[in-house]
Amino acid sequence: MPRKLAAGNWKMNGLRASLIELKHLEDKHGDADVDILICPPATLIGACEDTPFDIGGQDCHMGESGAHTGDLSAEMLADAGASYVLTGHSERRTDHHETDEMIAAKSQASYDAGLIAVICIGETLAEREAETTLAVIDRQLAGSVPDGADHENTVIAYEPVWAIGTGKVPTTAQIAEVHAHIRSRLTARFADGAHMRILYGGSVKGSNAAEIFSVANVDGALVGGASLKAADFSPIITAL
Ligand code: G2H
Repeated sequence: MPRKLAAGNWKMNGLRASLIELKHLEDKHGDADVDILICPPATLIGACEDTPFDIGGQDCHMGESGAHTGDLSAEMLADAGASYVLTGHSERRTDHHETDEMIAAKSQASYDAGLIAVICIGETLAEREAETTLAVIDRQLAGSVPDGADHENTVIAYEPVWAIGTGKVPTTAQIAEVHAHIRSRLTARFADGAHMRILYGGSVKGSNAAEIFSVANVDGALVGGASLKAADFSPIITAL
């Protein structure tokens, strides 16, 4: 069984000066017995080479190379020092119109480059209110996760869109229901689905982390706003 994972997604935040936060984090968690992943903006990946933590990209192109101005391949991320990459974050699905098919191709490109893909899924508020959450999860899992996924190359992140950056967090019962559903789908489809890590993401902070981590099938968290400062991320790591 892989170790639990505390993943920080800095999104479009962070300049070189922000890397001092990784030093602060290292002082407290440099030898943590959980995996710690930081996904800074791609401009900072190369500058993270001295950190003991895993480093990830926030997106990659599905192709190996070519005429794609502004895009980065999975191999480029690996070459810069990344070992993980987020695929299918809801902000990419919304802002860049990414489809499940594109996310599967990006995840496959990640595997081909030796990266671990953190494949993000989750329902919108309208989908939850229409009671289609589990159907959305099924569609996204089936469409976004490549057949070659296993517990070593894939992490699933469940992030209800309505909980991202809003301060709204699902109840533990709601998280438990969706995570159990994801687990059942993974074990049905993949030989090692029982060992694939499933993260919860969406307004995780120090004050709610322990309760979220007490839920069955929650193997860690994908944290946005509260990962930017070591003082905010540290209690989440401690709670894991
Ligand atoms: C969800 C999460 C990180 P936040 O996007 O992926 O962000 O913790 O700010 O809700």
